[in-house]
Amino acid sequence: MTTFASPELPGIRRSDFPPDFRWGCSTSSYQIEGAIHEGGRGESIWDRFCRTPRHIRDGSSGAVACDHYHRWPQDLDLARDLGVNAYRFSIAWPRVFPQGRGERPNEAGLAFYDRLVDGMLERGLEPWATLYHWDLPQALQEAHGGWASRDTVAAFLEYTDAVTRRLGDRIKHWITHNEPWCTAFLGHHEGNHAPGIMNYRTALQVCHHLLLSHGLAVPQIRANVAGAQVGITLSLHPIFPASDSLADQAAAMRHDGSRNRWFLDPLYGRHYPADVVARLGDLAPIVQRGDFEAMAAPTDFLGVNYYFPEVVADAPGHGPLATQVVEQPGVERTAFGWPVSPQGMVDLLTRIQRDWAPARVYLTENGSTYDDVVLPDGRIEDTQRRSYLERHLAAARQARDAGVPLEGYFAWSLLDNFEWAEGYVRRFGLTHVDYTTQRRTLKASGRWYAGFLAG
Ligand code: IFM
Repeated sequence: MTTFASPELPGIRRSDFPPDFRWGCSTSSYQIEGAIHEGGRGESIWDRFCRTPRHIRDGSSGAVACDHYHRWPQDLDLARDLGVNAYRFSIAWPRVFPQGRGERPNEAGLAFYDRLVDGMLERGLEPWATLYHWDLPQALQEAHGGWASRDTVAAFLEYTDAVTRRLGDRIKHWITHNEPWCTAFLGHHEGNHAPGIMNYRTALQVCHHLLLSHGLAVPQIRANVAGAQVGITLSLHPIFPASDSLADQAAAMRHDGSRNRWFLDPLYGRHYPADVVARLGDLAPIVQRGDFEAMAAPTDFLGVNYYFPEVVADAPGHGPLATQVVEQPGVERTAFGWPVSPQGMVDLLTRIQRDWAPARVYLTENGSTYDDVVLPDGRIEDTQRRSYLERHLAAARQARDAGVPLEGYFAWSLLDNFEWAEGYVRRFGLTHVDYTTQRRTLKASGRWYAGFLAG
């Protein structure tokens, strides 16, 4: 059982971290770019998913989003003015290969990212590019079932090759995938993310192809990019049993197996966890000879997206793993209902270090959604997000003090944006976006982060 107690570390300062620590903010293509029909961009699975009634809570889509495709200079100015030294963004595969693959990449799509990356460098922002943040070309979904097929692994490598050849002279930090758990399980088991499939076996096979494509892309990126730093970003959670009972403890172990170990074990050379494989029986993915060796390609860093811990109970009959995440009463939560636990971040990072020992760790996302208050003078008060940020930075320092090689923190997100199935209802930004006027207003949390970074 856990109380989710927070570390008591008031007065966190930038100088508590080393001078070369990466301070950043994160975004992703489909969530901010809009302009889905411009520059020769093809359709993505999210364009299609959003068109189905009831898939998105407010009936919206990323068709316009933050109109970042046109307003990127202003957005990069915002990042620069925050005082961050790194900017994490993702590249939209359908802008580069509108049909998923092809003889030649789409010049207009690559030219957009040329301008964007040059804009970052001009502003002193180190570009951190994610190759896949969920916007698969719809054509690949239709041709052979998207990530459920090994053909998509081959297509991903062609896409990676084209992008890294073009941008690798300026981008040195490459993240292959963002949160493969979400792509696999939200998209192919729960069905509440694109492409909206509900099949556990498919989700596991998708997951296998994602990890395989990551491993095969690592040497390819290194071959194309002098001085490349390559990693993957996982959404990871500290997991606690709902009670001291042996059944709940075993359930927490199984849940940890599917949420955390299923990814970290093969990435760090240990194959899939045997206890979960045994439990899955014939649901387990088809693995070909050489796949595990490829998946374990050595990386330069692990990207961790940390949002919340999970408390798990034994739940016979509840899915193949017979586990259920249970709500703990009285726990502080964001507007999404996610528990707030800076201590969970310390627990998670120290556990990752103990069990897998990545060379370097970057928190590539951490953030919160609250119902922000717009004051009559237009200022945005978001006291809770500011407190969340401050306490998680304190937790980051505590993890470093405990020996975790944590070398960067990227706040999610620079801008309010399209929050997937939640549409525009949930706001995670340090900057408020008025979706009617596209006006950007730095929130109190953003002003606090800027002050913190200014030292
Ligand atoms: O908005 C998402 C992001 O795309 C991936 N990580 C979690 C964020 C908040 O839900």
